[in-house]
Amino acid sequence: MYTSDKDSIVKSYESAKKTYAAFGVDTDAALKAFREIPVSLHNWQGDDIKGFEDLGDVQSQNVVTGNYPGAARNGEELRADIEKAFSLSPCKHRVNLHSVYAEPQKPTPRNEVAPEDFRKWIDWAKQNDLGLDFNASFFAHPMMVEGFSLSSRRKDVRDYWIKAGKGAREIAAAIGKELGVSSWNDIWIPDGLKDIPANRLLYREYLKDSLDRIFEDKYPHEHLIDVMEGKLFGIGVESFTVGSHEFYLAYAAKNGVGVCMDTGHYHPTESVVDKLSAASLFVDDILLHISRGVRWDSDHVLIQSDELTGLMQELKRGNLFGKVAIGLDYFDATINRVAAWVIGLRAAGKALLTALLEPTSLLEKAEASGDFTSRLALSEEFKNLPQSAVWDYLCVEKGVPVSTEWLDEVKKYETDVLDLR
Ligand code: RNT
Ligand code: ZN
Repeated sequence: MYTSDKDSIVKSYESAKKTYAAFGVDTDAALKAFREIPVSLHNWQGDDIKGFEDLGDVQSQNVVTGNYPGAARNGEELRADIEKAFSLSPCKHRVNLHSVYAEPQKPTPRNEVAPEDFRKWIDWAKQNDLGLDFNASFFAHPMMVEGFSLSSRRKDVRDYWIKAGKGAREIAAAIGKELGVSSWNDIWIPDGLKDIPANRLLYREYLKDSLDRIFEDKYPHEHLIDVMEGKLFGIGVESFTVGSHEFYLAYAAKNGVGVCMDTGHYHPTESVVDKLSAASLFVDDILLHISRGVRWDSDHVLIQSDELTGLMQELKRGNLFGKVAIGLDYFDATINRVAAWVIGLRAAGKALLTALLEPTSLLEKAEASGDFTSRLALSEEFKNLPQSAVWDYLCVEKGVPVSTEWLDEVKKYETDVLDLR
């Protein structure tokens, strides 16, 4: 198996640095920027979004397939698995949590969990210098009546979930305050109908009213950033999704809230790459859920692709870092779950670094002068600049595996830890 040779990596980096300098790119500056841009890892890949509640057999509105052994069964295991994944990625990390991962002293209803029920996550985040993001889990619960939450026809159902939504914001704000870095709280609900509704407007009015109540409580932006995640359709709700993109974008622009764009949530010929510049002119906070849909919102593990690179380039070209936060969202239970995290983190990291190294000003210059031939020709050549030499150097500097050695470590972790579960 491959093992990296530090000296040759440093030499290759020095040579890559010269190549990039010839195109006007400062590789050291790109590396510095990389180290400061966080990627938020979704904790739910570690246990197939099961969480720690004991609700018996409830239907989930998230479709996770596979039964690879070794899923985390509690907070200790999940945190250990995430630490393992982080040790194999050179990114700056945050962690994205769901309310089903509360660890209360005694069993507590989903909509009554409080900041202290996340004490172990918060202390762990502090020790590991991680920011934390949050979500109320509007799924897999007896109060999801016929798959509806905030837009249910039943007032008691809406009230139950409004309380969960308010609680999640309180938790996220407390986390952001304690960690000293804002926590992004995302609202995604699966509410919708399999067949053609008789009254679309009614559900959307209910959702609007529920959101109005959830957002009544005010928190400082340096503690809490609110976003809402729309979706085109889901399995079982093919005809109608209450929380559509238009709904949330309009709500966001009017009420000063942010949106979350999940790359799996649009029609397959649409791309989030093109949506960021549009939305960012009217919405201050945008969270990305980077996912890989295969034919539908299948949440496959993130891999390197034109779409992923395009997303990161869009952030760089528009200088959208800070306004647009990077988060991952996928789940695959057919492969080693820690490996799934590492594959996605490294793919995101490589795409981010490639974007930061892009000689953007040359492309922009060609475009501004109407020389579209050069714009296309240059962008093709730039795909083959020595970004992997910079990546290798970054990994050496961060003390994480440069290449396939990371897989050996995951295999060892599987034998030593996961297989014993
Ligand atoms: C579902 C949304 C949502 C979830 C998580 C678990 O389609 O993408 O973000 O994946 O909340
Ligand atoms: Zn998502």
